[in-house]
Amino acid sequence: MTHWISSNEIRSRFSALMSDMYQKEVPLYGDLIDLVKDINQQTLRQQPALKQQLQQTGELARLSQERHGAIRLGSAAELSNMRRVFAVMGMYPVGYYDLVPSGVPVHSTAFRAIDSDDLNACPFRVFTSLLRLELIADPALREAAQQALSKRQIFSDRALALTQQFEQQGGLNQQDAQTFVLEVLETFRWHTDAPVSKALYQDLHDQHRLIADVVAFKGPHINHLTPRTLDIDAVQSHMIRQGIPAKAVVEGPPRRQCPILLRQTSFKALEEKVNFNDGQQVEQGSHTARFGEIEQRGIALTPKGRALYDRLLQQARQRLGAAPNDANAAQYVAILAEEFQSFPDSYAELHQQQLAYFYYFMQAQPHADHLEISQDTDAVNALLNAGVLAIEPIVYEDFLPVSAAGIFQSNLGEASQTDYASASNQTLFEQSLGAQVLDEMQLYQQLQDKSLQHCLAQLSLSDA
Ligand code: OOG
Ligand code: NI
Repeated sequence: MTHWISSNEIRSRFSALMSDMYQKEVPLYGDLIDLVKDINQQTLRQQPALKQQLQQTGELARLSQERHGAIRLGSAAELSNMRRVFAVMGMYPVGYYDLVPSGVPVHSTAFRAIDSDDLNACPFRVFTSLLRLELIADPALREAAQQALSKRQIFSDRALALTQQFEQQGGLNQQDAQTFVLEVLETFRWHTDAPVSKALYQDLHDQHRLIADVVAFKGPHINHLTPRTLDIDAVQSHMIRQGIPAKAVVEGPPRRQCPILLRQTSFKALEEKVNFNDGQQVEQGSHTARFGEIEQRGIALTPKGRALYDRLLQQARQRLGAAPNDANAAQYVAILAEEFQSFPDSYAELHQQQLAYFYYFMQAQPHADHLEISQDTDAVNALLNAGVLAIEPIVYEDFLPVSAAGIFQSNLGEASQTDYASASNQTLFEQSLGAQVLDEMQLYQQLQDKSLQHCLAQLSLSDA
């Protein structure tokens, strides 16, 4: 019988290869990994409770290999093939992010594993954006962009053939899996040669640097790879001391006792040499798109918690009266901290007010005594209060649209913010993708429910 390599194994191999490749392409990324590793070790030494929490949820072991990447695609065909390729690695599209309201002409999803065991085996995720060419105002330029995109094939024939083989037979053997990861890696590689004229690149660039970044190149080069830190402020201040040009403002919620969602900061983009070659003449130039980023992840919020987050963030930005930037950074941090004072900052309160998602665990003594064993909120709270059950935060595995727009803008230049008159279009995105995106809230709810059911079943057994 043929032995299939698990999707977790294929994803792990691919994630490791990608990290090796990006370290060679962007040496700053290697420095970042070392720094993040040091700070993580230090944080775990200083915060034994955090270490215990991460051990309990299974995140501790995955931390050193945890990273996300980002790519930008040019057409529906590219996006739907990308979905098929990621499925081989056990990565599925979760969430819809519309960046158009923030002035970036893309909409996006994140490909990632879904079950907690799979996430803990390898949490590699890729923020994947689709360029909305229909938003290019100039019809001639739009046509030229479409033509350039229609000529490119971002996957090798072998990568597509192996993807189809996986779909038909339900797996890949050892040798095919190895060929697959190496072939797919090529899609994400940086190419110094761009198959368009320098003039077309410049025209696209003048419309929006992002459009040039997608349309003028052979494929969707990975534009950053982001390690996960346990203390983003510590990493940020180290980087600034080392002279690395960090973005002034950490995106997302402020620093808290109980981290929520996602905090991110990025480092200015790299200028890289490019040979423009449209088949007629070769011209030298340069392009800046690739950058460094770090992230700190906190607890996933329920729809109620998320609504509160969105409201407080919006209030902070309104009070600032401008987009956060280098000049108003200190003021923004102060306002943000003030606004978020109304966001409860203990796990007990977050749980009690149903603002966040939690895993339930059995405490050492599985005796419910005279307590009711039921998933009813009051019953569960009584079991928690009696120390029969315990909770641990479910980590947020996804992204944030306002933060993502801030990350895009910091490496595309602030000037690249445009007002597009266009509605959010999840249906259009899903048509391009060839599938529906999964609802991240439902996934967290399922993880929470499953852990509670598991505890209640054990309690019923020991009670009987
Ligand atoms: C993606 C930016 C979004 C994040 O971490 O929010 C992102 C891009 O620049 O292509 O990676
Ligand atoms: Ni990112």
